[in-house]
Amino acid sequence: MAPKLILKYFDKAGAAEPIRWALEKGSLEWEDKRLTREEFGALKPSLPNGQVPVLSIDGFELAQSMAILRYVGKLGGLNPSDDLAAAKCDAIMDCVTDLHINIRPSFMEKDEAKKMEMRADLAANFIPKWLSNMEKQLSSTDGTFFFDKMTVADIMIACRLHPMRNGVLDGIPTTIADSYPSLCAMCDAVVSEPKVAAFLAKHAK
Ligand SMILES: N[C@@H](CCC(=O)N[C@@H](CS)C(=O)NCC(=O)O)C(=O)O
Repeated sequence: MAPKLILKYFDKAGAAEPIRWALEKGSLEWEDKRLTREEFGALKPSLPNGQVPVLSIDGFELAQSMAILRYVGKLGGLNPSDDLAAAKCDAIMDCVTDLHINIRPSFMEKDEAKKMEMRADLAANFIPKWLSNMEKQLSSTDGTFFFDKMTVADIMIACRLHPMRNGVLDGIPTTIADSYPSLCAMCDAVVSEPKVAAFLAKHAK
């Protein structure tokens, strides 16, 4: 019997969004539990690391977004089955973590002018290098995706690139990925996949 899955996170994209897309793409039954700050405060002491996202699996609370994404990918058939391809998939996912580590300080910056300086630096340096590395790896594969079909790696990248291309990151030009055609095609393929597209439409704010 399929496990009962409840994903607990805040009512925002953040670390839960690739997991949500993977749950949808994998056609899994799941509950999208979006916590208020008050609900999170009440739950925090009972969480494995006092943080979210957490995936409740038949009552067991699995923490750490990457572990959750890999687990959900496995349930939904979104992880490569070959060991080497799975390792390559992990490497791509770690690249997305690197992107997040580099962008995160600008999210935390309260001083608007300083934040825009950080974003300008990211747009001129780290992000183009990152995009170029991703494009190089993606365009060496046979099709749109990093592997022979959509995996959690594609989902994770699209989940970060799509908002960037739609102006969610102030100070990062929406055209920043335009000169990376394979990457843009992959991102478009993920967000237009019917189940992902339906989820995005439902949660468009
Ligand atoms: N390494 C963890 C990080 C989790 C994390 O930083 N969660 C944040 C939200 S994105 C959180 O729960 N913050 C509230 C808190 O720490 O009290 C993961 O990838 O799941």
